[in-house]
Amino acid sequence: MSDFPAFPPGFEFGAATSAYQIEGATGKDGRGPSIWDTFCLRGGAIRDGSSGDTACDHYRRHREDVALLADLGVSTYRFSVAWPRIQPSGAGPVNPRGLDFYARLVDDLLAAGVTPVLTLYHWDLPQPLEDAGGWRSRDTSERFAQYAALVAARLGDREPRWITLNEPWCSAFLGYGNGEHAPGVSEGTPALAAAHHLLVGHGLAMGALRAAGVREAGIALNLDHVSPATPRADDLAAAVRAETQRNVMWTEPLLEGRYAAAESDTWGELIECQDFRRDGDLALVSAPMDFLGINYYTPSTVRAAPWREPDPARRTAMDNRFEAVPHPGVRHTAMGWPVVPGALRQLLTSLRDRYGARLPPLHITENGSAEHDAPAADGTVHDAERIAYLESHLRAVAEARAEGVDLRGYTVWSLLDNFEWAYGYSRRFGLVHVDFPTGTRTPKASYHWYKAAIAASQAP
Ligand code: IFM
Repeated sequence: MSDFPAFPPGFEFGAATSAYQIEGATGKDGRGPSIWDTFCLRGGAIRDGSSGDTACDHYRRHREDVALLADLGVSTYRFSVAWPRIQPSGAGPVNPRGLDFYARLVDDLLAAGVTPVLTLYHWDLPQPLEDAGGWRSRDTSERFAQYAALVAARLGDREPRWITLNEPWCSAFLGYGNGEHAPGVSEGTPALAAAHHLLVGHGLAMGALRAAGVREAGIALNLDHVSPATPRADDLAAAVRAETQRNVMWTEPLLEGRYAAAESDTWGELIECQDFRRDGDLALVSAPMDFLGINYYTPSTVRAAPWREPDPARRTAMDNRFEAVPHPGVRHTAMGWPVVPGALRQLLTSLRDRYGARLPPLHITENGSAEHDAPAADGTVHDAERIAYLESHLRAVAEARAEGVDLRGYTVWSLLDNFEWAYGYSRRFGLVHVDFPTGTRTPKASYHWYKAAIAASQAP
């Protein structure tokens, strides 16, 4: 660890999870159904036919997981609240047993010296709200702010950092664009309406959090570092469209209070009908944030392509006349994602260059790798690839900081192996191995490495 980059005192090292991926207990203590409970029942939706019904059994075993975090030495733990535990139908009064669980978790974390970072929405929309239109409907944005107010009324005094939405790109485009995620539909303009209503929901929730006295609030975006495959004009234009869909359609309204300039080129006829946008929305969406969370895993290189569906009436919001090209010569994780840590540094410096003083302090709210790791005969898990991934990305973070990026924390995805959405349990991201049939937790070599790295980088 002697050559590990030094981070200043106060730089936060953390680990993250989300509710549906780890909690299990989907029928317990009055929790209502979410879109993921429904989606998992659909034949073929989840590769291994599984669901989050049991997951890591964290709902029962959370004290064990808090002890793992304390031993790891992280200063922050990012988790999410399951909206269907708080409001089983997505509206109406609080379900006290659901909220009690998170109050206990927050208390246990604080007692263990770990700062909780609470995400309000990590994709588990109450199913009754989806039945009423889901994020296509503006009503869901308003319901989201009411839910935020309920959680903040109970936890606002002791929960220091709040994240409204996790990766709204996934909610809008995987949920409503290509159907890989719940609710599993492939739509055009309605998916763009969902994207807008997620942003409006974020803005309304920011207002609810401020009204409850929350001091530190922001959003977590999965931003991409996009490169054109060649310097040809058509590939350059394709890269702008990819950047618009992945990054700029989120960062521009949030940070500049305006819509992305390349919207029309990216979505063509789909964006012509804008009746889901109202006067005043941009002011709401661009309410100042205390930080911007960035989830980064891998970059994209793209080239120009024709519309996959020439008929705009049948086109989905994921059809934007670009296609990804492979990254030869670099290692790929078990997700098939190329490992390019330098792209993280470039993403961070390019955000700083683009937004200047409008960019709030940054936190890496997710970074990590899925690997094919399995316990050896002696029970240990030697995940050398994950260690190399984390180390190289932490170096990229240190380099970006050295170049002047105001980046204050780094969070590993994930504390535990868990339910990896459409991949079920077939992809493991954890620092801690979970034997799903028994729930047994075994810290991997990467856990011990991260523990030592935190200690080393913060040594006087
Ligand atoms: O597991 C997910 C997480 O829920 C959101 N960000 C990406 C992770 C890995 O795919």
